[in-house]
Amino acid sequence: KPHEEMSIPLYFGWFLFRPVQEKVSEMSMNFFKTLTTLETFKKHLSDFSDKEGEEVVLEQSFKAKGMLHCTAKFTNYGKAEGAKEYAEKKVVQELYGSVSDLSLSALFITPRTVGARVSLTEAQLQLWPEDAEKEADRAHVTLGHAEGIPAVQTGYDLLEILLLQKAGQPGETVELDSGTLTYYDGGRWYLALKEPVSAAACFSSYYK
Ligand code: 2AM
Repeated sequence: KPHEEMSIPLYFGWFLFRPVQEKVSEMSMNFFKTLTTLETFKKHLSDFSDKEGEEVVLEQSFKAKGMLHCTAKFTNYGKAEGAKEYAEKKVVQELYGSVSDLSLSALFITPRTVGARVSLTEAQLQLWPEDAEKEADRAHVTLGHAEGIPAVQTGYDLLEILLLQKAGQPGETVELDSGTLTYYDGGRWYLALKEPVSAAACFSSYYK
């Protein structure tokens, strides 16, 4: 039945409301500004450039495309594994169009991606796909990705950082007004926010 196939979107997720998108974009700009003025960041600048002495302008290297959102399930128009089952789930249909607050608990950047970590509530976790249950930690909002890097990399970058933390890697830490910033090898920076940022979002889906 071709019609049913076509009704499955590219992905389901929580879409930040316009004013919140602006607030979060500003947060990411401030994060870039703070980083570039830090001595620790300057020390590890080569992680972000291929050429020695090359100027690194983070806001130019990382561009966010489209609406800021937290992907719940990438369904790829029904081609992704479990897409149809997810789209047909009762909770997905019931909560479609509902509004809730996403809690942004950290900001992170790598030479490939920039993102905000999302700490999902119990209610929001109901919408997290079961096959990826163990990966609820990867919930995030992609704030930007370097040229040639797909957005999906942001979640992998976050998971890698969390694995390093779980393995007890201390990293290099810097105390900022906004929270604790940690540097891990390979140009990975993680800012655990003192005060999580609340971002109002609508659970919906996206078709290109
Ligand atoms: P993101 O959630 O890290 O931003 C369209 O490409 C959206 O779907 C992007 O938001 C992207 O990444 C997400 N996406 C693309 N491929 C994906 C995959 N295989 N698994 C999970 N999310 C994916």
